[in-house]
Amino acid sequence: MKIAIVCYPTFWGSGVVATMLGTSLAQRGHEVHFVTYKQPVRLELLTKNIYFHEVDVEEYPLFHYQPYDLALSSKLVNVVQKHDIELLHVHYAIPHAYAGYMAQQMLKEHDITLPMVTTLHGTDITLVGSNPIYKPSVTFSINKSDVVTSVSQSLKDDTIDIFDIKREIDVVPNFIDMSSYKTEFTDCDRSLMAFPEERIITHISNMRPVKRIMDVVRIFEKVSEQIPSILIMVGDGPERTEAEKYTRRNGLSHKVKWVGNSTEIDRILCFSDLFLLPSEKESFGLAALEAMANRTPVISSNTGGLPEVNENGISGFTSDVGNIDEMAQKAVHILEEDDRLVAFKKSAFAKAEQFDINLVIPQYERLYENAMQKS
Ligand code: GMT
Repeated sequence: MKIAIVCYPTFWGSGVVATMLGTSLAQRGHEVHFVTYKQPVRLELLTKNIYFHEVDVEEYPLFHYQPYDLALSSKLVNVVQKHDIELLHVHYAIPHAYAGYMAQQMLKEHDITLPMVTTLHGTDITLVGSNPIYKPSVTFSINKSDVVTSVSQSLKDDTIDIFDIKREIDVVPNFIDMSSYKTEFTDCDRSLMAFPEERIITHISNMRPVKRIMDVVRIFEKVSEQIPSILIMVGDGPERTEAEKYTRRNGLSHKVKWVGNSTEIDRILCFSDLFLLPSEKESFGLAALEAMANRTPVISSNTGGLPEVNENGISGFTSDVGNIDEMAQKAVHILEEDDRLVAFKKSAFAKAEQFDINLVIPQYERLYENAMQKS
């Protein structure tokens, strides 16, 4: 199949999922064309069957906001015509599903019809899409998609609650290539970060308010009062400054390492003993899954799709949003005894195997085939 994938080229979430999906489809013999404004962070361009088309947006002084959705839909029309694309798969409804629908309509003028699959990732529904400013356009784009998927059952339920949805939503969970994690990393050197007696706790996110970065730091503060430990904070975002200030004021600076955005997530997670994700909202929690694949148990909130990924008492623990005392207590429970930690590491890894890429990609392929038959 010749597939065009539209996504955000980010370090996080939907951009990473779209990149892993495209790469895997290319390995399975499909021709995959990424269409976005920058090369996706994790995309290796020198790969068979992978192509990248950059969407240019011309700066023009008349425009207060540059019309990215117009540029994207025009680019899609060109790419589809030039490369005989058979299917569009857009990740994140805003504005990708909207631009994809417009491209479909323009292509009809040239007697080209092709189906569009829209994957909902979370913030496009729960945080941004539900805002009245965007809601009618998001509802329209979802209803006009030929196939709609969501990354968790919880996100499907939210979408149905929030929008007036007139079509079926298929749940296709996020995934991970477990073959990369079957053997332990040989360069997994924890001495780079911590003393031998210390436990390593990690958090990874884009540090937006929804991630509750202050909860991460406070949970760590409580744990470190009982267990010698350090905290590695990976990522960057608006909440970082306040949290860094808190660690300085409270004598935690030497125990908290801020490493910024990183392309070495697996190298950090492989020596981590615990992952913290106390988010306010999370449709899935891909970072938690990446931690589990690296044999790192997870302490998370029980919001959204997180309980579908982090099984309470098995791969870690889930608590109510904001219950930092309970999260700290559960963290200590996992970390205080070596044998218990090893058991949690094993069961976190076993839980991650349920999301192996080989179980999930065929689900997308089946949906693609059905969509093409119908169109
Ligand atoms: O929240 C993020 O880290 C980024 C965000 C995005 O929109 O890309 O992630 C969303 O999609 C991810 C991939 O499907 C999910 O794992 C995240 O849970 C989801 N974020 C939220 O729902 C807040």
